[in-house]
Amino acid sequence: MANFLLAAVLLLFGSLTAAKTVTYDFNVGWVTANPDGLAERKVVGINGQWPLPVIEVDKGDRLVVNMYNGLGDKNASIHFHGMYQTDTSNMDGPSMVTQCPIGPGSSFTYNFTVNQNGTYWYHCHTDFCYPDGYRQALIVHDRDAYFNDDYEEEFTVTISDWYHDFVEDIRFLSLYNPTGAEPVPNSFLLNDTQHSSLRVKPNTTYLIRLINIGAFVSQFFYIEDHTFKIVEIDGIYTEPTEADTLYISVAQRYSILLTTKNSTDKNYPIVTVADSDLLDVISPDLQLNNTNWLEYNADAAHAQAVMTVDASSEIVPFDDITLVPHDHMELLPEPDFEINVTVIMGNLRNGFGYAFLNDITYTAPKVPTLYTVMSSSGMATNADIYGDYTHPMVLQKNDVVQLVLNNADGGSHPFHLHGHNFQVIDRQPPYGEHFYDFVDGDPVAFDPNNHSAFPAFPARRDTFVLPPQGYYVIRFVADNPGVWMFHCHIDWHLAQGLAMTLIEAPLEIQQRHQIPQQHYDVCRAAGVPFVGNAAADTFDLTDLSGQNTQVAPLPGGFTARGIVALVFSCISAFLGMGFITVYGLSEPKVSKRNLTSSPGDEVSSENEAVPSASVEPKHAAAATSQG
Ligand SMILES: *[C@@H]1O[C@H](CO)[C@@H](O)[C@H](O)[C@H]1NC(C)=O
Ligand SMILES: *[C@@H]1O[C@H](CO)[C@@H](O)[C@H](O)[C@H]1NC(C)=O
Ligand SMILES: *[C@@H]1O[C@H](CO)[C@@H](O)[C@H](O)[C@H]1NC(C)=O
Ligand SMILES: *[C@@H]1O[C@H](CO)[C@@H](O)[C@H](O)[C@H]1NC(C)=O
Ligand SMILES: *[C@@H]1O[C@H](CO)[C@@H](O)[C@H](O)[C@H]1NC(C)=O
Ligand SMILES: *[C@@H]1O[C@H](CO)[C@@H](O)[C@H](O)[C@H]1NC(C)=O
Ligand SMILES: *[C@@H]1O[C@H](CO)[C@@H](O)[C@H](O)[C@H]1NC(C)=O
Ligand SMILES: *[C@@H]1O[C@H](CO)[C@@H](O)[C@H](O)[C@H]1NC(C)=O
Ligand SMILES: *[C@@H]1O[C@H](CO)[C@@H](O)[C@H](O)[C@H]1NC(C)=O
Ligand SMILES: [Cu+2]
Repeated sequence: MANFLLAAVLLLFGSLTAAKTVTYDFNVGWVTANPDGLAERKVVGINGQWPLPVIEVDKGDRLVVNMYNGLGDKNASIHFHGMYQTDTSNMDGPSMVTQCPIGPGSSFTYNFTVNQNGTYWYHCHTDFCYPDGYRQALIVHDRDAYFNDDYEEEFTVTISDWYHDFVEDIRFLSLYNPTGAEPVPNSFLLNDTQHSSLRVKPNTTYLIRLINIGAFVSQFFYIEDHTFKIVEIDGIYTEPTEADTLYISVAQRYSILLTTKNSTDKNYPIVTVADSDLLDVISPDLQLNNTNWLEYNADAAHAQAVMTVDASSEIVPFDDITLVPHDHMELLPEPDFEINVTVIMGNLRNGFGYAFLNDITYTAPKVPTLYTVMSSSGMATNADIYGDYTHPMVLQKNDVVQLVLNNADGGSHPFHLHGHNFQVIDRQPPYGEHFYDFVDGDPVAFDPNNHSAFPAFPARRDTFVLPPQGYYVIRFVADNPGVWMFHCHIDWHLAQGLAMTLIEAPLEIQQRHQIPQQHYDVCRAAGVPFVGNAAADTFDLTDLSGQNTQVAPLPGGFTARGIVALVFSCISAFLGMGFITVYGLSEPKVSKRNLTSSPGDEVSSENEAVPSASVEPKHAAAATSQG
């Protein structure tokens, strides 16, 4: 039990619909853990424990999480991923969007009602903090789920990538990494461990809730010689749909019904395979595919999975865009408001690799955006006051919003929308023979006059994968006043600025939100202003001088290639000839990244891909630093 306290107060005894308050006290502090058996490290624990407690509530409950930041040296917060936070946008968690960072020694109470069902998770949403272990499942039980009579027991299974270093010690946004190559994880976990056995009984149906709580890498999932039925994605019940292999990006969830076999003579590998297309370098000792077991018989053999394909790209998973929501919600009508943005990776003048939506790399404002809403009266509908680099969009209540997300990058990006689920109405390319095998052509943008027919009952979820060089189109109704981020859930890309801010019905936010005094106390303690526009100007809200800005573009004529060469010569000057030798000898790797120059006019039109060798300095540097 430790100090962990779960107080459940039944307000109405005996009633099936009794909503109760579920309270968790989270004393957040460092503990040590070694989940892959390869390296003991400090991780973010709660009440002295890691893995962290799974939050469990019933539909309709009020959830209260009293968080104390006992980390000593790190800011923190909690985002309850997938929670709509109706009228409680201030409980959503992302620092500088809906709250201030909770500094060491500060407390913050999250308090909201959960009027939704299914499989969710919670994670830290301040700087880099969740890959250090601050993430876990959040389950909303639903007495009325249509499949409740179809299973006997349930399991929650998380999967994730795992790093041995502290995220802030990994030099990512730096001159040493001009291409923005994502740090490659050291291992992959299932339920925060490896080689585990899930004990099952024969001839029994289980509900298995799968959640990728990782920071970066999508994983394929299958169980040898078993099929299952998908019944939920990201909190949305689907028509029961037979599948045998899933592709689960970070932040995505699936619930599946699995019926076990009648005989107990064998155990079956539960196989997870990391999507190696996402990884720039794969060291020989990185175990991409991992075996855990569906254990029918503890005394029988626990054999390693036998791979039937050579590479993860040959695995063909179930295509989630084809799933039909159980409620058969129809395609939303033509949009009242359109957002059209393109993902671009590029460099700015400091030589670092950034990520852009059109020409903006998200840069946090001086005042959390929600607090700008709360302190700007009638001016709140003017997008300008939220600053140029938060990429703000002001949405009108109940507008049908269509968001077109094009990808000029050669990597895939699982984008997540806070405060909503959305209909996925188009996505290109389709899943092919080779999964997302689309890297050789030019990027293809959505063409409103030439697209595939939109589904009658589109799949809905809160995190959907944008394929390399393709696009996706989503729709949702702006019926949830609040400030909501739309961002890539790869934590490295979020740090590179792959995010924008939706300010939904701001005047209603002002009417309906009550922000507890404690939230402003947290700001005071962290030294963060909480009134005024994005520049913390309370006098003239349209005056953004002094706002936080993104780094200036590369000088005219400079290409990504140029900055890479410049950086490379700096690094070589710094590290000397030994480094050159390592670099010179390293095998050139053809980068999948179609790294464009930085966006904006000042940049040369020479949008050539970075030469293959240019991705190497970081890897060579990593190799030398690891001895
Ligand atoms: C916490 O956030 C505040 C405000 O952004 C910042 O000044 C401070 O340095 C941060 N503290 C730590 C330990 O990162
Ligand atoms: C949570 O919010 C409700 C509604 O505003 C309030 O009645 C209750 O006192 C709050 N609980 C805590 C622990 O802050
Ligand atoms: C939750 O599930 C119930 C059925 O069990 C359904 O009526 C309701 O619409 C669901 N809520 C949401 C927000 O999806
Ligand atoms: C996975 O881990 C969580 C948290 O430790 C636990 O509640 C759950 O039962 C585990 N799942 C299985 C299948 O063991
Ligand atoms: C499996 O379970 C069903 C009922 O759940 C039962 O009718 C059937 O006989 C069982 N089969 C075996 C082989 O145990
Ligand atoms: C288990 O046996 C029952 C009959 O007893 C049959 O209907 C069912 O298909 C069998 N299950 C499997 C997974 O073979
Ligand atoms: C499984 O992992 C090994 C070593 O990590 C790798 O050589 C092999 O290609 C992988 N198989 C798949 C299907 O990814
Ligand atoms: C969206 O923006 C892209 C890139 O700027 C452009 O190619 C495309 O035509 C635009 N689409 C629409 C529907 O405006
Ligand atoms: C419409 O799109 C298809 C598929 O991308 C393409 O082959 C075709 O040339 C396009 N037609 C027009 C008229 O642009
Ligand atoms: Cu991304």
